[in-house]
Amino acid sequence: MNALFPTDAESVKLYRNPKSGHCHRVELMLALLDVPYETVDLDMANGAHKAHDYLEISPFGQVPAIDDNGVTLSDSNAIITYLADRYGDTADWTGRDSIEKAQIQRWLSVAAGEIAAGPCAARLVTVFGAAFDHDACIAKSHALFKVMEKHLDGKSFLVAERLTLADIAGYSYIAHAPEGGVSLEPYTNIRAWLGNIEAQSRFVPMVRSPIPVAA
Ligand SMILES: N[C@@H](CCC(=O)N[C@@H](CS)C(=O)NCC(=O)O)C(=O)O
Repeated sequence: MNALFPTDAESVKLYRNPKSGHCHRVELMLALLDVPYETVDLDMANGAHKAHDYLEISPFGQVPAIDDNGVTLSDSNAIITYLADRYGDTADWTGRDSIEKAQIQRWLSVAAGEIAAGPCAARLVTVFGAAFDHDACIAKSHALFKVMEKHLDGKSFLVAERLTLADIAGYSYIAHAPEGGVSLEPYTNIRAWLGNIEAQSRFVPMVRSPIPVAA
């Protein structure tokens, strides 16, 4: 157990949908930091994420959210930033100098921007039936992956020679991109990077969904 986690505290509650990459991002962070947690799966099909009590924790009615012994937070990138600072070596995760901090922040923006609009949205179509333009989501994914493939050339991780929040924010939707009909086959460096994250001793996977036949 994480040495900074109070021995008399309750485990962190993670409100989630088990098939959500945003939620997996938070679960991965909790696991890597060895913070005791329990998952609370919301019945989103029946609107549990829009219930009055839940909106107090997550005003946009979205998963993930956490309750850490009375500290409630929503938004995956906000939560992993909190967890890194509260239970980790903050500078290792969020940047040891001005340049690293900026580079990590940039990848958090990519996670909320290009990753959400690309591999995340493509998977929303195939796994959840979202009415998005699937071809456009696939095209955005490949545009992103071309940039990442070049960026990762000769690198083990996105920003430093160690895991940072940049890698945590990027991992889940990229690892599961094939479920959205986006093949990772052409991207050797991206696949090696995913493997480096999966090799971490406390890594936890996200549940797999079927890969569409044409992917
Ligand atoms: N910015 C949020 C986005 C989270 C998000 O999009 N969650 C989706 C599930 S993956 C959700 O709860 N959708 C339900 C809704 O928006 O009503 C984060 O990073 O946590």
